[in-house]
Amino acid sequence: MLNSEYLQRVYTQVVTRDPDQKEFHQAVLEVLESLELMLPQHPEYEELGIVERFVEPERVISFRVPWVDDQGHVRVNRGYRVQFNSAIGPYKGGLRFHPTVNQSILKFLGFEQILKNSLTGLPIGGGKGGSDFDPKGKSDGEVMRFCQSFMTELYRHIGQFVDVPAGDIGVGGREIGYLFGQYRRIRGDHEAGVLTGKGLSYGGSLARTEATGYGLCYFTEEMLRCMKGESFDGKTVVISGSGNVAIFACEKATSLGAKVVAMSDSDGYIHDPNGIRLDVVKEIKLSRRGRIQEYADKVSGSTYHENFRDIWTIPCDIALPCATQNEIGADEASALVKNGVMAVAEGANMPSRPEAIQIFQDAGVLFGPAKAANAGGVATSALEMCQNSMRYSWTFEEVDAKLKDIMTSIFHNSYNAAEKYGVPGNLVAGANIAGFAKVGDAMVAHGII
Ligand code: NDP
Ligand code: 2IT
Repeated sequence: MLNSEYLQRVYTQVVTRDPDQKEFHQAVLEVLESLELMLPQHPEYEELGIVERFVEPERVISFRVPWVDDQGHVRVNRGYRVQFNSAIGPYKGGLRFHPTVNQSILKFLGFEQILKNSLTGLPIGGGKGGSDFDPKGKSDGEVMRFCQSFMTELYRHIGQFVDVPAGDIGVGGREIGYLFGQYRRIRGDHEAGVLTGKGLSYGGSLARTEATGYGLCYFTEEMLRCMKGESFDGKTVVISGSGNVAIFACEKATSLGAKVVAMSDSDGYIHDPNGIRLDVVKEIKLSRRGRIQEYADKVSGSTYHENFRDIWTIPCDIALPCATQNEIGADEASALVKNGVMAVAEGANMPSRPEAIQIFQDAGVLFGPAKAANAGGVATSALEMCQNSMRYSWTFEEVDAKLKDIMTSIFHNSYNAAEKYGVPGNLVAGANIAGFAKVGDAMVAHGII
């Protein structure tokens, strides 16, 4: 229950309009709880209906995606693009291909993306899209035909100044390549800035592949330094997932002196007390799209366990959830706290349920929320757009240095906002407030649209 009658009314309407969209309700409620702290200083939010406009996507597009599998059978998936908020820049956000994709998930992701993108300090609005297509077990040809069909509908809704998709779960370099190829073919021009996460040969940015995981570690390092006088050096780390974000979080945490002892996929997790051999994980996951279980067969001293959620029972100093939403509930959070976790920073979007966040905060565990901690991916996407506009490429070191600066600023902006609004150390509230301030201002400036 929110204390503000205005915000409670907005929340009730969100739930009443779409009663089944549980993930979206969860994301909205957390943000409204933070905005409550800002309302006394911002009467215009209620006067101008800013918050009720903010929780309603500008546009939700849903479309049919027919394609033909390798056996010659016709398959039909559903594609979406949620164009949530363009007050501070073109819609920007990834595409997720996963069988669980539905409007609730894409609306929560698009909603989070608005604030995340604002926190980067770069001029990008919020959006998200995807499909219930499952790339797992599909041939390259099937993935290509699916991507071509998906883009044949999506192309009319996107553009470098309109909406700029990128990757997310199930969408990496291969898929972006096929999507870009089809866009270029339909449009008949080479509009590099229409997608990010592109290959280096056709307009991609150095360090975009690494950016979310590296950025997560830069954020976490700064949080540890400022709030506890600590660092990654010598710490034991558990990372869930073994995809793009998890792999490069593991790489950076290790280079900062930590020992990563566990990673997972949706089947189970591996525990390697000697420290994860990332070359082995990359070979399994990036080169062959294999299963994490194979790691235990290749590296002696490591073990494989079913049920990926049990990864949080492994004792660690720092936990980096990098798989998917709601992977940490009350039980997992309690297990982490009992084992003495010092910091949790979210690489995935909304991996911690609200009750888990409460448990961390009550126990004094440092908590870096997703929209701040994982913003390095989209920030580097915006740097990719910038390079595309300039028709120029920065070196890896140049992009990486900008990424580090951005993550450090995001930490401090969130930290300072929490202090300013009377909840020192609460980076959940701080990130929501710091992210919203700019979007709210722009919405006020643009009038009732
Ligand atoms: P990938 O597809 O590269 O990897 C996803 C990983 O998470 C895989 O190990 C996958 O296991 C696991 N996973 C996915 N869904 C589930 C599920 N329902 N239950 C258990 N495990 C699951 O995706 P990314 O690494 O790109 O994305 C991971 C998270 O990070 C997502 O929450 C995404 O939204 C977020 N994120 C991504 C950014 C990016 O730039 N890519 C930027 C910011 C956030 P399996 O292979 O078995 O499916
Ligand atoms: O959740 C995210 O921030 C992403 N999947 C990255 C989006 C992007 O546009 O780079």
